[in-house]
Parts: sequence; structure tokens; C-alpha cells
Amino acid sequence: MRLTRRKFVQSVLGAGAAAGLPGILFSACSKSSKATTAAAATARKFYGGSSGDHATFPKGFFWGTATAAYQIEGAWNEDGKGESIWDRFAHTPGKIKNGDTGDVACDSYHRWREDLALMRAMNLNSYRFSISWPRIQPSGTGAPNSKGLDYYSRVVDGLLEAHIRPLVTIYHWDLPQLLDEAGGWTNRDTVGRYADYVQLVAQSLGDRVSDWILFNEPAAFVDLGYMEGTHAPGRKSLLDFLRATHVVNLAQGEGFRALKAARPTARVGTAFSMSPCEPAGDSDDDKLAAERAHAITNTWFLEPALRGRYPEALTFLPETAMGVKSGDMEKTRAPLDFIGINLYYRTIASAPSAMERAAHAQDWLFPVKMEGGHEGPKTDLGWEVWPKALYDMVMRITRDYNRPAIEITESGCAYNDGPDASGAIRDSRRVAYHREYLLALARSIAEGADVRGYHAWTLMDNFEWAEGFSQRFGLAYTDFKTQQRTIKDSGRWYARVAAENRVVSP
Ligand code: IFM
Repeated sequence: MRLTRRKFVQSVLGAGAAAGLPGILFSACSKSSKATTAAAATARKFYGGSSGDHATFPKGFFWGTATAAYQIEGAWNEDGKGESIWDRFAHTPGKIKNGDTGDVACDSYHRWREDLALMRAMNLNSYRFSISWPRIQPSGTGAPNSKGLDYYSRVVDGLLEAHIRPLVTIYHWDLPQLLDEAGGWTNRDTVGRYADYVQLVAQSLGDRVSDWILFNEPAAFVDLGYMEGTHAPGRKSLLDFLRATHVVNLAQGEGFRALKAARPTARVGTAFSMSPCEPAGDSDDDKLAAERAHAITNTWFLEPALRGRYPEALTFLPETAMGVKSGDMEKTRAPLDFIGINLYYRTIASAPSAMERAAHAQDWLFPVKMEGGHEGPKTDLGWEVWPKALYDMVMRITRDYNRPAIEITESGCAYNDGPDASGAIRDSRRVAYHREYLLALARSIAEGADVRGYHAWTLMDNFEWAEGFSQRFGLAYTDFKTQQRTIKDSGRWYARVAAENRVVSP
């Protein structure tokens, strides 16, 4: 099953220089009065949409950044925190580039006030961060660790004082290690453990937190952790992947109900990793492959929540192998209050040839080839910059799910620019990225999408999972030796965007 983001990343790495799109061509099209017809057509190809230039966002729009506990907190064994699968994985030699770990990361557990100062300086009114489950329940069950709860309570209070909305992700990949030893997400008992944990955090923080995210990128952590083995817990089993899919879908449903039982007025969503899937060619086979790619990439965890079923395009997958029992699909239902979209790039899908099917046994199960596009510029991680992907995805979700509330819960780019002689970080490519994706997003809003917020990934350079510290996505630069944070040009530009509620020139 050649379908994952990281896999496609590998396939495009080293694929040659960017095709040289007019690039970061916004400056041409923003001066719309003088834009030529040809420039407007190129802009449509790059940004999407049919209407004119849009740069202003609705009143009350949320401008934020996103982070995750393991990627920034450090303090991996302090104040009663238990071991997570990411602690164990990163401490296993050979799993992470350069032997990096999140033991210290950005040391946000101790320096969260500095992080808050960055957000204030960027004029943000929303901050998406995650709670580390083993900081709350060191072994994954039982009474809460009060020091862990106190930490998040302080952060929430600090945010509210600064008029920044806390958008809390309950699970961003750091399962308590002891739960993994009982089977982790392949074990149906984990559903109940997760619902208990959800209830604990909702009870403790729900008097001040109104907006919650149940899971970050379920499709990514189930695939990378249980089938590819490149993320914790490092398993490589198709059966585990199928089972974990279903257990996480059940947990999404039970977690939703647990949260609403504790806090009936809470707004609850999930942050889905999404990518619009385009057929490689005009053939019916490629079009079918693109629909299947859309199902596994974008709606594998959304259809069970909203419609109580697995996506129609995937009905050939074996439900018995997934562990689906009678009555389960009612339990997966979770009428989410908003759909979180994490989006970085588009996907090109095609049908594998008979030869390819013969070479890859898994292609019989999931007959789709997926890779990234090759027309746009590439980030340092090799991901194609393609703003129209955001427009296309938002419009498809808007059409298919009856105009739901949408939050862009992540978008961003890895560019490894460091400080120049004066200490400034001139990351103009990151400014261009966010500016172009925001223009595409503004077009989707102008055409009817109900988008409430945009969260740049990420506040500051941090631990990028299997890539360790080698990939910098931050709007602020982190010196991992001194822990000094410096706002990059992109962070300064984003501060102006947030203050003016519109896409401004660099
Ligand atoms: O760093 C990750 C984040 O944890 C989840 N979404 C994608 C980001 C960049 O890879």
C-alpha cells in the first residue's frame, strides 16, 4: 500500500529542482487591477477558485499557531510523567535521524511563558497545543497526576490572560507506553482508556477550554506507527494497521461522547491530515484510483464519525480483519462540531499496472499508487508547494459534508534558513508559502466555505518526529543549544496578517 505522506516524500526527495512556478507568484496577481488575463489564469491554476483576489478574512477569524506536546515540551520524565511510546521509540537507537530525542525538545515545560510571549508578539488569538496523556495518567489508567494537570492549567490561564483561545488537542501521538504493551491502538480496551482520559482533561480544564480536538491526524499515526513502522510504536503489520484504524474510529466516537457528557457546550473536532487527490491521467482507472486515494487519505476517519460507515470507495477492505463487530459503526459516530484540516500538499493518484500489482502484494488489497505533485517548488523536506491544494480540499469538504465549520488546524513548510550575520532569519520562502496558502483559503471562503481559523505549523522550530531536529517549520527560530527563540521574518509578517485580519504584502 504505497500511500503515505512520508513515503511519497521519500519518492520526491531528490526529484530535481522545482518546476519554477511563477512563484511565488502572488506579487503578480495581488495587484489585480493590472494583472493580465494570462496571469489571472495562472493564478487560478496555482491558488484555485474562479473569483477575483481575496485577501480579507471574516471578522473574528482565528489566527494561530500549532504545536504538540512531545515536539516541544521536553521534561520527558519530570513531575511524575510516565513514559510514552515516543520516549521509548526515540530512545531506541536507529529510529530517529541523528539519534535526536524529545527529552528536552524546546523545553516548553519550563519555558512556556517565553512561548506565550512569542504568540503575543505575533498578535495571535488562538493557540493549538496538545496534552501529553502520560503526563496526566503515567500508566494510561487511573487517578490523574496533579502536577501534570497543573501544568496545563497554568498554560491555559496564561493564554486566556493574553486573550488567546486555547485549542486543545487531546491526543497527538504520545500514547502511554504501558498501554502499548497491552496492544496499544490495536486493543479495543484502549477505547475505554481513552474515553476515561478525555473525561479527566475535560473535567479539569473544561471550565476554561471550549474548543477541543480529539485526535491529531489519525490516518497518519495509524499508518506510520502500525504499518510503515517509521513512527512509534514502530510496528509493520497490515493487520495491526487495519485493527488500529477501527479501534481509533471507535475511540473517536466514545471520546466525543465522554467530552460532551463532561462539557455539553464544548466544541469538539478532530484534526485530519488531508490532501486533495487528483487522477494522474484521464483514464477511468486513474479516476477510480483518485477516489480511493481520497477515501483512505481524507475520509477514512471522517465517514465513520459523520455517517457511521467506512467510505464507500473502500468497501472492498475486509471488515472482519479490521475487527468490526455488530453495532460498532453506531459507536464510531461523532457529530463533530468542526472539521480540522491539516494540509501541506496535494496527492496524485493512479492505478498500479499488472506488473506493479504483481511486485507489491499489498496493491491487491489497496490498488492505488500515490505520490506528490512535481510542478510546484519544493520545501526542504521535498513537499510540493501547491496552494490550490488548500482551496480544493476545503471546497470538497464544504460540498460533501454540507458546509461544515472548518478550522485549518495546520499548514506549514520546512525551510532550514538560519540566522544571518545580524542575527535575523530571512525566511522569505516561508512568508511566500503562508501568503499563498492563505490567498487560496481566502478564495474558498469567498466561494462559500465556512472556515473559522488558520494555524500555522508551527510556533517555533521543534522536534520533527523521525526527522529529529533536522527540519525547521517554525515562525520562530529555536537555538536548540541555548533554547533561545528568535522570531523569523515569517513570524513578523504573520503578526501583521493577524493584526490586520488580511493577507498583507511581505
Ligand atoms: O510535525 C508534524 C505534526 O506533528 C503533525 N502534522 C505534520 C507536521 C509536519 O510534519
